[in-house]
Amino acid sequence: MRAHYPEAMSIDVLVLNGPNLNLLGTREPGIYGSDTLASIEQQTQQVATTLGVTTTWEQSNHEGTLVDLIHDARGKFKGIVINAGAYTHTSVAIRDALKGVGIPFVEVHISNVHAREEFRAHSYLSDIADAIIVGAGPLGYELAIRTLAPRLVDPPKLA
Ligand code: DHK
Repeated sequence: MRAHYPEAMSIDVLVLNGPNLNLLGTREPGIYGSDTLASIEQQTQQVATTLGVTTTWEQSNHEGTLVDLIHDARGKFKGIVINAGAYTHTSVAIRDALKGVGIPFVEVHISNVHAREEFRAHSYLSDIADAIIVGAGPLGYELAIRTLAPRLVDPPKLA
């Protein structure tokens, strides 16, 4: 059921997941919880549908593949939700790709990166992201869609 936007305004959003997120469900459950990426995708898409958003989920453990997926998003997706995993803290290439395509994006982290090792506090993406959601668990993906959707339909005007 589409509660907010008519069918014709369906918004395509790419949800990009980086290294080790394929291990969700078994990976450090005390930090990342016990939901698998597939179940998070299913739960998120259910809510996205009510907002008139269609999500396409990709996961890669390889930096170059993530860069390629960001490039390929041009002309296909109006927005990106990205959890770049550890590349968040290291990748100028992913930052440059996101800047290069100019697609609005929300940065998501399942865990509260600011309450963990110091190296996780720095992100190469945060200052160019439209929004940042950390520490909300798997719900972060839904919150990212909820944040992006209205902005993609009616982008805020710059002063
Ligand atoms: C996921 C990872 O794989 C880590 O490398 C990040 C992020 C945090 C998360 O919380 O979703 O530091």
